[in-house]
Amino acid sequence: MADPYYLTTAIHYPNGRPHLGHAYETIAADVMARFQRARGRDVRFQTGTDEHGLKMAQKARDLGTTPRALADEMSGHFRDLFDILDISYDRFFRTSEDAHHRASQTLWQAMEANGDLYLDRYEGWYSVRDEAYYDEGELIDGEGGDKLSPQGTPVEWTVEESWFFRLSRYQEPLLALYRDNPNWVRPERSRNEVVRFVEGGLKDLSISRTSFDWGVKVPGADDHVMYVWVDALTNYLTGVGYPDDADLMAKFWPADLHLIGKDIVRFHAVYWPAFLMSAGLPLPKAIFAHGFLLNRGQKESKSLGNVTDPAALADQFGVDVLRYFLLREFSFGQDGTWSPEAIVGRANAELANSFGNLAQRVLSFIAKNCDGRVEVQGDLADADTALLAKVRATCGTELPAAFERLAFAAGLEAWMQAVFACNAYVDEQAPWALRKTDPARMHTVLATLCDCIRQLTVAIAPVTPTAAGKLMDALSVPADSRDYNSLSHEDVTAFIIDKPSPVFPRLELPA
Ligand code: ME8
Repeated sequence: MADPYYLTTAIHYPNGRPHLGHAYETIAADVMARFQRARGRDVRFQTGTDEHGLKMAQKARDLGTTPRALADEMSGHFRDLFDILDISYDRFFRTSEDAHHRASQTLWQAMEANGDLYLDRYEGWYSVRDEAYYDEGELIDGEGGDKLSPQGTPVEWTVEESWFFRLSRYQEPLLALYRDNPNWVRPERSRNEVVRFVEGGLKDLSISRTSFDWGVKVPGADDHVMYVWVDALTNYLTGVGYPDDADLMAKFWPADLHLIGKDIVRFHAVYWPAFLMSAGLPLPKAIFAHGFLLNRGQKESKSLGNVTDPAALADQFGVDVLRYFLLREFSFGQDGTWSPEAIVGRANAELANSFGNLAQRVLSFIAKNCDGRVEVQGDLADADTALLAKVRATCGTELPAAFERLAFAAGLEAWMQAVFACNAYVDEQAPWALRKTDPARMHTVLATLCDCIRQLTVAIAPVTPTAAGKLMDALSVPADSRDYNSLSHEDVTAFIIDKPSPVFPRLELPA
């Protein structure tokens, strides 16, 4: 039986259309999901929309619609975008589903049964944009003298009756969790942030609201809805059958990875494990917080007029190119700044001129001059075995090890070095010249190159699935030999080339 692997993205607020940050996170998760599938894991990949809370309720009111209608419309845009971006999720989750309400209430009751909930009055600061409570000491002064959250969003003074969760009880267990599992929250920056926050002392957390009703009802207290983060985090459990489907839960919980952005680490690495400990449930195995994308160095915002529609970018440059660029250009975990020039530059230098050109030169030559068939003839020369060893080490060891650590850019850098080595080999061996002088050697050189291209294609397939699929078709690689297990097929010594066509055309910058 394949080893299960459960991975999630954050669920996105459908209070507007998806932006490039949403696309970035979901593409990275999709690459991880495809990579783990290709490694033979039984993957469950969940993404979706986070539909409750004051932010949604206020946005709907501003637009003169209902939160449900807003959620239905915007959630559809997220789903459409993920289809365009080739996101291979197994479950698109919506928190407004009935089963999710029941699951959130079950989790609530488990925390209550553990003596962790009590009714009191909340008086303090709240940011609707972040859907977060803040202490006075965390606030910063805005330009107009207003107080702002540490994320720079407006805060409002809130007073209402509220249920509280005894978060203060979990300070020591949480610190022990971080201490005993140094890689539980990554990268280091996020881990440090969380440890500092918990060491600073934990106050009990307000976990219900009474001033609006768009949310999950608190069991036994119908005038309260749950604080949106309580039900939002529960999506990770509902999606694998909590509380009814014990088999699915047993298979996929605890999750292997929650992939999130750096702004929501506190919710995932402090509140979430505390809720789970309270409810007696196992904790997710790892949390990774990626950085933020900046448009030419600036945060995208409607007022600056620089909001990018990811579907338009995919349309302009190609889905595979966009996916490759986002993972190759930025060190995952760090912030990154992008521009159309950077996408075109990266795509042309690496995908079109290096890898695409290598594949197209070799495959079209074989199609035209060798009746579409090459095979190793005679012994391999040292140059052949050296190249095969390098490509195998890259595709079979270096890139997978980097992807396992979510170091996508490092994995792709290694892959690019292997592509360069193949291009240098083509120049040195000059197979075109061997056609007249030594056809047997020409066959061996071309078959060696085909095997290298095959392996490079298997390795890049999670990132550029469409182009990889076309290349494997052109190389006549059987459908069941396109995963990491087939990388080391020692017996691939002959290739049949079927209608190769360029998979990475050169891009032009739009005028
Ligand atoms: O936070 N660059 O939803 P969300 C990179 N519903 N990532 C970005 C980004 C940017 N410019 N802007 C946002 C929420 N993100 C909650 C999550 S999970 C139980 C609930 C990331 O729509 C952000 O960090 O505001 C988050 O991981 C995801 O997009 C959804 O953000």
